[in-house]
This record gives sequence, structure tokens and C-alpha cells, in this order.
Amino acid sequence: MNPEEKYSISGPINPDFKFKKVSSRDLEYYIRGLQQHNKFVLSEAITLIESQNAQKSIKAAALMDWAFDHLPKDSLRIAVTGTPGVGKSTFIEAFGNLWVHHGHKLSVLAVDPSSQISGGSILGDKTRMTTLAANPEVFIRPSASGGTLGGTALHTKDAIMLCEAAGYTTSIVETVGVGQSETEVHHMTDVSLLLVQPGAGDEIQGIKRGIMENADIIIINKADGPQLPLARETQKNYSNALRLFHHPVEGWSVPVVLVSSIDHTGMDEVIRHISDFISFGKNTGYFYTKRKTQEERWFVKQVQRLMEKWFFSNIHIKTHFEKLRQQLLDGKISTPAAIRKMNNIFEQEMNP
Ligand SMILES: Nc1nc2c(ncn2[C@@H]2O[C@H](COP(=O)(O)OP(=O)(O)O)[C@@H](O)[C@H]2O)c(=O)[nH]1
Ligand SMILES: [Mg+2]
Repeated sequence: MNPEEKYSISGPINPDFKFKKVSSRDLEYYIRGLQQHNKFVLSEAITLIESQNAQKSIKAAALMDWAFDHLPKDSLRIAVTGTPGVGKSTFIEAFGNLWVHHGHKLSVLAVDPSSQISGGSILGDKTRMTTLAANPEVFIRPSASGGTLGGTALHTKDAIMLCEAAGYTTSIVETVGVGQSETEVHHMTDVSLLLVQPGAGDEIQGIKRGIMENADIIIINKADGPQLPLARETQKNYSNALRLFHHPVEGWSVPVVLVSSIDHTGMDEVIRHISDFISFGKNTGYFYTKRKTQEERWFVKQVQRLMEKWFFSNIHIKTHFEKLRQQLLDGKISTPAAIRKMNNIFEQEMNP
């Protein structure tokens, strides 16, 4: 008997009873589904790892362990960044279909530090990715609803691994919103594509240094129709401006490509530059070092998160912390003194 049948009650006993869906999937179910490249199960598996439920997180941890042991030898993680409206989703739709045509399996995920801001959610973007969504070789994950600040970034990294273990060896991560997601996405991908629009020279001045320096390939999107001459001008401006920036990969000069995601032009060139960048990175060792550093950074960040959690679950520490905070607000203690006191409390706790 399947669990749905087992728990469903119908008939005269209580006609108003509504079947409450219970998650009765066992680990085997997820593993088998991922092994079979089953998109539905993959989607369920990502929901599982996003869950805050304690029992589910035990299962999620076991699943992540399995995924970690079953990562493909070769995988590619691509970041697609740029301000909202620049055409990221439209680009992914065009590029993704071509990429799959080259024989790859692809997943599309979103990194969204604050899912509260709706406007640009990938869920809405699915309408811009209709043909991609229908492609059997493509898995698209709409961005999670709700979630804590920074939480979705956390899950995106794990979701990439689940997708890879399920055979989707290329992942595209689209940033939703600006700011934090822009920086986070570079810490979980191998190559970053920065999309910009045709525009005036002084707009380039406005692009933050960090954003330019993190771009491995710059794409001038919407290079079509009446915008084409302006796009060419913008291409020149970016190429010039790039001379002022220092790319982390010694010897890599960032290409600036003209693309129309609507007319599907420039896509082959993008693919060539991605391949070049990856080969270059593998030859120099940068590719592997970057991945290792990403894992190390992730470990450190998560341990810091754990430390915070454990420290504040200590009632003694929490009480003192709250007391000092209040004293600070009441002007009864100076900030340096409060910090010193907190330090003493930590010391006592660590060396009882
Ligand atoms: N002319 C033109 N319009 C485009 C192109 N790419 C995207 N757009 C339009 O730009 C708007 C924003 O696109 P979208 O993909 O949602 O941007 P995102 O917010 O960066 O994901 C939509 O109206 C698209 O049709 C392009 O290559 N050429
Ligand atoms: Mg989008």
C-alpha cells in the first residue's frame, strides 16, 4: 500500500477530513530518483534540503553525503549576473538550448539572498524560459519562496551538488536581485558571465569595481535592431575600461562579446570563450584551486555560523549578552567595556 493510501481517510467516518500530506519518502526513494535523473524527485530533494524541519534535515544530510560521493568527475558551474532587466533569463533560454544541443545536461538555479523581493524571481522568469523548461535535458529550479537572508545562497550551493549527482553536469546560476547575490554567486561557480546593456560611457564608470573584477566574460546583450551601433560603441568602451582592472587569473584578458538573446546571435562566441576560460584555468591549475578555496571558505563560513548558533544556545552567555545589551542602551556601560565583559564570559565558558 502506498503511503498516500495508507493515510487517507474517506467515506462516512469524517467526510470533512482533509488528507494532510506527510513526507514519507525514505532516503532510498531520493537516491533512486537521482540515479534515474528524475526531475521530479530532484525537485523534491532540493525541497528536502531547504527544509528547516529537524527530522528532514537528518535525511537531507544523509542525502548530501550520498551526493558528495557521487559527484561527476567533470562539471561546470556558470554564473550569470547583471542588473534586473538586462536579459539574464532570456540569455539563459537561448544559451541553454544551444548548450544542451552540444550534448550537455543542464540545471538552472537562482541565488536570491532575499526571496521576499518578488519582481525578479526565477519563478516568474520561467515564462522567459519556456522552451528551456520543456527541454528534457534541462532542470529548472524556481527560486525558493520565503527563506532567511543568506539562507537561499546556502541552499543553492547544495542544490548544485544534488543536480550534479543527478547527472545535470552543467549548472547555471542566475542572480536574482542585486548586491549580496552578486558576490555570493562567485563563490559557488567556475566562470562568471556579466551581462550589460548597450549604453553610454559614463554608465561604465558607475559599475562597481568588484563587479567588473569578478567578471570572466562580459556580454553586451540586446545588441540587435536600432541598438546595434550603440552596442558596438559600448563594446569598445568596456574593452578600454577593462585595462584599468586586474583580473584574478593572471594572463586572462576578459573578452567583451556582442550578443542578442532574442536573435540568438553571438552565442557560439560565448561558448568558445567559456571553453577557453575553463581550459586556461585547468591548464594553469586555477580552476582546481578556486574550487578548493570555495570549499574551504564555505567550511569556515558555516563553522562560524555554527559557533554563533551554539554560543547563543548557551543560556548563560545569552543572559549576559542581553543584560549587557540593555545596559549599553541605558547608557550604563561603554561599548568597549561591554565587549570586554563579553570576552571574559566567553573565556570562562571555554575554560571552565
Ligand atoms: N531587444 C532585446 N531585448 C531583450 C534581449 N534579451 C532580453 N530582452 C528583453 O529584456 C527584458 C528583460 O529580460 P529578462 O530576461 O527578464 O531580464 P533579467 O531580469 O535580467 O532576467 C525582456 O523584456 C526581454 O524580452 C535581447 O537580446 N534583445
Ligand atoms: Mg531573470
